[in-house]
Amino acid sequence: MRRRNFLMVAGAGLLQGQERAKRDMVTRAARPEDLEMPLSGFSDYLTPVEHFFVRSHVYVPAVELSSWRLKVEGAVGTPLTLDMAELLTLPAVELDSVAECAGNGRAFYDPPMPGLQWTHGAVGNGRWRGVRLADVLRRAGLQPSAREVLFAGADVPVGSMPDFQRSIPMRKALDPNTLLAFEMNGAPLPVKHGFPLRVIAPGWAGDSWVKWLTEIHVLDKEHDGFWMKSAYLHPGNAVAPGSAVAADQMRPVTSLRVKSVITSPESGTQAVMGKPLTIRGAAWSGDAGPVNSVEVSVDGGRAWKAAALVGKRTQFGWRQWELAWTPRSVGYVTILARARDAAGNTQPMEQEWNPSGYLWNVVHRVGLDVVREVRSVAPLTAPAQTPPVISACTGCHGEDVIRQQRLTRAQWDREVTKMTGWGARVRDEERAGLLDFLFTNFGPRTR
Ligand code: HEC
Ligand SMILES: Nc1nc2c(c(=O)[nH]1)N[C@H]1C(S)=C(S)[C@@H](COP(=O)(O)O)O[C@H]1N2
Ligand SMILES: [Mo]
Repeated sequence: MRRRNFLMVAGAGLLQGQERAKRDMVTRAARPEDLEMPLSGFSDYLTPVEHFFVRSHVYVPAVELSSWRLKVEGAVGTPLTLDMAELLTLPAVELDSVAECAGNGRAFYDPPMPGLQWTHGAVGNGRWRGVRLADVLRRAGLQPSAREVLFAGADVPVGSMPDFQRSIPMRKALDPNTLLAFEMNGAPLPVKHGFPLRVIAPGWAGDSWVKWLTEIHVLDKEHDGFWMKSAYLHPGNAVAPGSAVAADQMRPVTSLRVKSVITSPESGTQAVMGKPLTIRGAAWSGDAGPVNSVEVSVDGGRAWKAAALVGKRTQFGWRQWELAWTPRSVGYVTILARARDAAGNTQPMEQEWNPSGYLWNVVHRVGLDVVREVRSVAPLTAPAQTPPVISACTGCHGEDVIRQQRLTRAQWDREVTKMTGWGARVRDEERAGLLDFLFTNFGPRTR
């Protein structure tokens, strides 16, 4: 989009009305809104706005482009106040980059910790267009004491919660890939994603990607507000699961880690012996990227085969991958995928526990039942996010006894035999459907 067009589309307020509605998202929090992308979202190379995850600590501010200004202050030669037209006179740069919340995958840590229980989908791959932060800083002129760059957005904290403000070191601020973006996927930045301007810190976790940007302060040291010194901290190495680590023993989260997600087949589904299928997924890394290879195992990690990387290699975008596979025998199969990045980093097999559950990148595993022929899996109820368990199972105890189990199909088969032995009435023609339901909804824990 050219400069004039941007100002017209964004400024006329047409934008809000035309914004794409979110679709099929998992609501982790309704107010303020935190939305997770479903697994199917990984099948797009560029994540459409309607599938792009949303993470907002507070309510989305309404920003008028006509009164919006970007202030640049602190350790600079000339403090600046720029409107959008002035900002757009700087050279525009476009790049693809994954944005991932540091807490993506928190739900998998054991023991669990408080926080949004994201699984795989607090991540998306966007095409960002903006100006270089370095160009803006150069225009203001950095003083010799300049070390860190602090960002503040137009969002207003709720109650006495500290304002969301984050700083990044000068090395990252001057990186030519660090942008102040006004477009996402070829259109003005959507309101939920930071309209009219946000930070793009490719390779770094989402907490540095400040939205609704209004102020830049150049500092002589790391910002000492709550969001730098008490939140988004990582001990740098794994600690004993469940242990407490003092804040001064931790450092701010920066780079993402190499990671891969299996998007198809999905855990808890069936595959037919002898019938070819394609295992697919997406992989990305952080500063040490891009991804160089993805290996897949269909036997729980004994043997590994290279998957084909699909599409273009970009520095910060994710890479989709696929591997054809024909299951040769009946049984329960664990599929694993592990990525390796350009610096040779690969993923751990076991969790590396840290107190806030950040940067989960354990090798993803998917459990699959290989059968001789697929029985039609008749849903017992209309598809809902957590369908109720059949009434034959809730006479003696509550559903929670069932819901907390994570069992294989064989274990569920034994369990139902045990229960019918105790008096549960399950008709013969109901049994296969019930087992499908139990396995699909309360199957083995997979990551
Ligand atoms: C006639 C009563 C009854 C019915 C009906 C019943 N259960 Fe149970 N269930 C029990 C009892 C008793 C226990 C054991 C409680 C305990 O150990 O504290 C139990 C325990 C369980 C457990 C916990 C693991 C275990 O074995 O101790 C699971 C899982 C379970 N039931 C599943 C089911 C399912 C699935 C159904 C429907 C097919 C079902 N139950 C129907 C009586 C019943
Ligand atoms: N101003 C502001 N910027 C913010 C946040 C926020 O709450 N306020 N959340 C951050 C976090 S933690 C993440 S993961 C990303 C999420 O970006 P998205 O909602 O566009 O996916 O925005 C970041 N920028
Ligand atoms: Mo985040």
